[in-house]
Amino acid sequence: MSEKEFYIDTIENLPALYNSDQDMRERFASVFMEFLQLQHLYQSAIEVVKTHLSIIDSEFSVKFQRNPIHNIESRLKSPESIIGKLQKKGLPLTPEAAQKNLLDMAGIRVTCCYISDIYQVVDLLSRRDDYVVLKQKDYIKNPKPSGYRSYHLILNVPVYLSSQKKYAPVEVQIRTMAMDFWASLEHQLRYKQSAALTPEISEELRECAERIAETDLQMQRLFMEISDLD
Ligand code: 0O2
Repeated sequence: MSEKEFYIDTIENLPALYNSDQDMRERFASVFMEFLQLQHLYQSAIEVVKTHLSIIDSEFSVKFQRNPIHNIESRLKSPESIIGKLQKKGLPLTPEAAQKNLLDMAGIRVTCCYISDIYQVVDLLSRRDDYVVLKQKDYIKNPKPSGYRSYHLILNVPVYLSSQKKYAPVEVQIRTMAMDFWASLEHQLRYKQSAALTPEISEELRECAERIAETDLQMQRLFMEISDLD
């Protein structure tokens, strides 16, 4: 069975296609196949970066008896969310448009202990000669008006498939546990509300972010003082 026949067979029983002709089924199978292959490629790129990060973390553990990385999470953007974003940007709902315009379909979130760890992870990822840095945004030095802090890197990552090497972009968000605490709760609060947050609530959330940033700096200072004593 060819690849194409396999996908036509897979979609055969979809109720939405009961009354469609062979041409329509073939076109649908081809888009379906492209989306599945795209998802596989992006999931593989996530695995490449996660493995690399785990190796860095365990190396630090062996060399310096500490782990700069507290946690690593990842996600592939859901089809609903991809379609929503393409619609919002006025783009065609095709795998090519998604691949070309959405650089955050594959996402990794790294939480670190200290601010200095974030920059160390950024440096290690950006120095790898087989990754291409497509974009970087330092929302720690330049927080967003909401108070959001994090370092964002978009890396084009090579994936070695059975017959070829392909690149896929992966968005890596790197932040401290404290920054992550704020971002997660703020995100929850914002999406709990169907309407936009009032200016008063937004201002209070920004103030919380400032206080958390001060605590992060204090913890960083304490960490450096204690490390100097060793
Ligand atoms: P999700 O579900 O977290 O992925 P673009 O992504 O191209 O539309 P832009 O401006 O290039 O927009 O991206 P930006 O702002 O650099 O990064 C977007 C992501 O950062 C968001 O993804 C959030 O994860 C996070 N983020 C940015 N600003 C805030 C903020 O004020 N609060 C919180 N909690 N998170 C923020 P998505 O796609 O919105 O959602």
